Amino acid sequence: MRAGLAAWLLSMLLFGCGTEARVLPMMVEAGCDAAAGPCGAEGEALSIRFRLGAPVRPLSRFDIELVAEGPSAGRIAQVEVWFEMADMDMGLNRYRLDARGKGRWTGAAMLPVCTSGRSDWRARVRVAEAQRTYEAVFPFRVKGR
Ligand SMILES: [Cu+2]
Repeated sequence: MRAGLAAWLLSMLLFGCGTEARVLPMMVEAGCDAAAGPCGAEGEALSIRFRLGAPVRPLSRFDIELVAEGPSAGRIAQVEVWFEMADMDMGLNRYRLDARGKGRWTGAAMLPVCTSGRSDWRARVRVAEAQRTYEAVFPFRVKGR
């Protein structure tokens, strides 16, 4: 009984509460800027290429493109992208991408101006299939302010 409770607590810690699918972090290639060219990321059964713009400027619409490969690529149910800054609340900038077939997903977004004049953003990409959700965080820089 006690062992069962411990196992339950451990699973809550590892996979989160309730029915939310577990999130698997992906390894993003070093030194990439998703607004300067495609950035790759590798996960358990999925690899993706992610690209923004170009160009990416505040208050100006830009394209988002993700191309998925690997065993999970054909089972993707939803792709969402959050745009955020490290250590700064930039509001909720969340976008859902549309399936274009053959593992390709696209969308468009617009970012606010940073009141601190920073240009270093990051895109938190969540790729969800039935059993699991992959997450990759891609750094990028906007042009101008
Ligand atoms: Cu900011």
